[in-house]
Amino acid sequence: MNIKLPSLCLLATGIFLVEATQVIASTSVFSTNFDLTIPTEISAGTAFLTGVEGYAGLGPSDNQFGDSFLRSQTGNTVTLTLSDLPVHQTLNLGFLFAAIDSLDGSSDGDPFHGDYFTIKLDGKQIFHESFANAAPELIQSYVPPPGVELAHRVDLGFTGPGSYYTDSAYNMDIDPAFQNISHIASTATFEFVIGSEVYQELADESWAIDNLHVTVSPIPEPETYAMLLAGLGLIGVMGRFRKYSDV
Ligand SMILES: [Ca+2]
Ligand SMILES: [Ca+2]
Ligand SMILES: [Ca+2]
Repeated sequence: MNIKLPSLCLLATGIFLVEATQVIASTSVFSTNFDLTIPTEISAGTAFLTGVEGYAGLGPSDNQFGDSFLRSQTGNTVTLTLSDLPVHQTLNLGFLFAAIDSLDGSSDGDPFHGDYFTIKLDGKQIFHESFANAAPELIQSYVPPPGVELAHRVDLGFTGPGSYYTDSAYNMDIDPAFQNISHIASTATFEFVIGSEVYQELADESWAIDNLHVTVSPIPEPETYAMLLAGLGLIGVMGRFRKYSDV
């Protein structure tokens, strides 16, 4: 058998690159589209599955509101608990968010206002922003990064299209607030709630999430980067070797 040195180098390079890529790749640890059931990992409180109404089809082609989502009244906490996570150093959370009907935005002294969407990871707050669909003078603290906003203050159904009952939609998958969150524990608990001083009934204001998913990723060790660079360097050397050997 006549195996040339360049072939062996190429094989070694391939192994290096495959191993390095596997170390960097993220792993899906939870995903649901809420179309059939509420997964056992979720404690929903009074939240329930219901049709997405006018939200259907909003979002990029691979991540759209569809069929049903998990809808909650304000004041109710939805909890996602994950366990037996693989070894990781960062975590990514993704979901579509529906701000439904007359959410009242930031606190301004009116007890019905102060509708802040708060998300905690293992008890620590990772997101806290108000959302406003009702009167235009109300203040929404959340400023969506480019591409996140799918609809703003339009009629997407539920209580009604009246001036106080407009709706908004956001693709939180691409908000950097939810990407590369430092996390190493083998369990993770997410809490989602919209709170205010006085909670209003479901027919007045509510929220929903669809396509909820979590991935975890290791941070590449320095030796992984070295492995990648070594592999890429070998490819360069191989290219030159072939060039000269072809002459
Ligand atoms: Ca769905
Ligand atoms: Ca509405
Ligand atoms: Ca309110």
